[in-house]
Amino acid sequence: MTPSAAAPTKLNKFEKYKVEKDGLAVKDELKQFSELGWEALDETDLVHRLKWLGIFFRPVTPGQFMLRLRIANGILNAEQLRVLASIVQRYGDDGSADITTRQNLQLRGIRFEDFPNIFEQLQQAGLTSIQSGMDNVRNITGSPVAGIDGAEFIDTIPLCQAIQDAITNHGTGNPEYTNLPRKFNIAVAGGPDNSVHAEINDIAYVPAFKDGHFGFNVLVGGFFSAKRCEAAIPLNAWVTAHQLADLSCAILRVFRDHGSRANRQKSRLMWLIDDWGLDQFRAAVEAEFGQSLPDAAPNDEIAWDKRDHIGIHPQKQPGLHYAGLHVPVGRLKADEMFEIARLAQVYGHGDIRLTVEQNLILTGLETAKLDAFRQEPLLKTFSLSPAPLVRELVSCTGAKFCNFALVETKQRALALAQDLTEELNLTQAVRIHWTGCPNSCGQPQVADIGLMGTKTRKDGQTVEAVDIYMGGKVGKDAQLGERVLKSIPCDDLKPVLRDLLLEKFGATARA
Ligand code: SRM
Ligand code: SF4
Repeated sequence: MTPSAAAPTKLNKFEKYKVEKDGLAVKDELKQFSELGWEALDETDLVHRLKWLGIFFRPVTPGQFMLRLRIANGILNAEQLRVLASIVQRYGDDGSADITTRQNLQLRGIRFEDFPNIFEQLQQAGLTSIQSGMDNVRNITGSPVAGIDGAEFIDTIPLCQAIQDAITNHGTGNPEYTNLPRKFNIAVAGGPDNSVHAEINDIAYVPAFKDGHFGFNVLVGGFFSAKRCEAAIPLNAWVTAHQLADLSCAILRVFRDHGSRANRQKSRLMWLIDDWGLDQFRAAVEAEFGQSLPDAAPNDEIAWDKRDHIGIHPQKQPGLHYAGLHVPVGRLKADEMFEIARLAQVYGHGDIRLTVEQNLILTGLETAKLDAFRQEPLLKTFSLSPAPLVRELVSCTGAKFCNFALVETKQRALALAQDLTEELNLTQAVRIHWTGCPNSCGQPQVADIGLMGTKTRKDGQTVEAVDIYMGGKVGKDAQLGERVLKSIPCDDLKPVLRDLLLEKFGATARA
């Protein structure tokens, strides 16, 4: 069945404009668009369809666009990072890059007329931003220490790449999968620590042995939205590694052809599973996959708490190490990106890995070079041993660039964590996640303490505030946190967080 054969009874407004013109069509129009200038564009092209190319018009900073890449498994090489650094460098103080909660990069400050040239550079560097926004599959996440982790069962890099290549036709754009009813997330876990947050993806593959053979159990339907958040549920299916791309595509076709296109708030995959029941959904996936799926293995291999990869750790290759650098709230400037690329080549194998905690990892560091590496000035900014309250800090974009935001996030998150670090002793890291609105891009539901932006009234005025979530558990037996406090004005937040840290996380007040 083709996307247009989905035959919904009633189309929401986003579906109507997709019928008028497919999102991917703007790929061939970009050069002409850039000559016309963004002010002359049809509004739907500007605000929505350009997202099929990863180009995001930012109403908060009109004229300064954001480019969302897609970096399968979050791995890139030093040369690629230099290309990206040189792009944001053009825009001076307006230019920067953010590591995202999907192990990806977003570049900021870009002038619209530069996109054709930027896309040529990306292509030459083997990078792509295709299908990274709107009703497409987002960045495919995998283990950030794939191929170098002594505890892993499988290297997830080729698996994530194969899924990305199938969905995007090797980064050139694939009309088969660009008209989904909604966004879609896929993750592949390769080790025992669930470093991808499998449970919050529409499809997650988790390592599992069946009858002595290695493969993956399949989870489906995990998602966060303003209206509803669900952890993924078992499909009761087991697949081998070489089947992941084909099964992902089969599930996508079922979603494409049968997912609801009427109410956009009820369009994510879980709503279809609810509607049909798991058995009917599973049968439809098998029919599309072209073969029956074996039942899931009785147990998966997720047995550890989640690691954060910060600091220096041995690789499975004798004599080599990886270094996890903490990037405060994921934001990078051009000169820092150039410097990271240099460090990756001088000390390591030249790879840079990104993590869903918005940090980065350099690989292949020889023992003899570690002392010199530790003296590098950049490590004062991107620490190997950050304080417990900043170590696990995650924050979505927030009000500085995102028009959905109800609060400023990144700067506030960092300032509060630093203030509280001065006031409290902590012996354990606390995972604090900020998200600027109920869309939950900053994943507050997986945090020890999650902070979700809202507005409230204080002294007769509307002020920025947060709802507080607690109880998110990651790694083995992952579970989503729940809202425990509502509408705390941001100005009153510090003492509330301080009390939580003292009462629940073993903090003690500094003398
Ligand atoms: Fe998100 C929309 C940023 C991860 C749920 N998200 C947006 C937009 C595109 C809204 C907009 O047009 O301004 C934000 C762009 C702001 C900007 O300028 O950066 C945005 N989302 C982000 C990022 C950059 C947050 C970050 O700082 O890391 C993450 C980019 C990931 C990537 O590389 O592709 C990001 N977003 C997530 C996640 C987390 C995840 O995937 O693990 C979620 C929750 C998980 C999920 O989707 O199930 C998430 N974003 C949303 C939603 C709610 C989806 C829904 O079904 O309702 C929206 C709104 C929408 O799609 O209508 C949204
Ligand atoms: Fe924007 Fe809300 Fe997502 Fe934060 S959570 S990036 S404020 S849409």
